[in-house]
Amino acid sequence: MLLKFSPVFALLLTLSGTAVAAAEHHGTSAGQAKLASAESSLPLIDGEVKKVDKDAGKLTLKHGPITNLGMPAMTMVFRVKDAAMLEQVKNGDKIRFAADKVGGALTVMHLEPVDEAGKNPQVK
Ligand SMILES: [Cu+2]
Repeated sequence: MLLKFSPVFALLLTLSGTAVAAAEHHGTSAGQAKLASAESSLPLIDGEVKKVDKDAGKLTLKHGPITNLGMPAMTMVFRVKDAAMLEQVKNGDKIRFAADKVGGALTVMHLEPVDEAGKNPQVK
């Protein structure tokens, strides 16, 4: 009985083991691809709002080093991905943002305020 069953059992074990490994591998690479393509994978940069130009859809920011663009700290003008972002900030606001090159223009892809207590984990 046992002898008759073992080859089948062994085969089942092998098959299920392979299936599990394949599923895990697939899940991992799919997750990484998603992360890599999502804008949330861009590093968050510390910035301070210097000027909000709603007419031009531009934002002047004093920013820290932008590692994904190889840019040192400076004050410069950015475009914004969504004009609604300009409604979220005013001069002097401390923010965290993600920037990327879109059609050759440096663009703020993501923006979030930093409270006065300095809850920004990148600041400490
Ligand atoms: Cu810059």
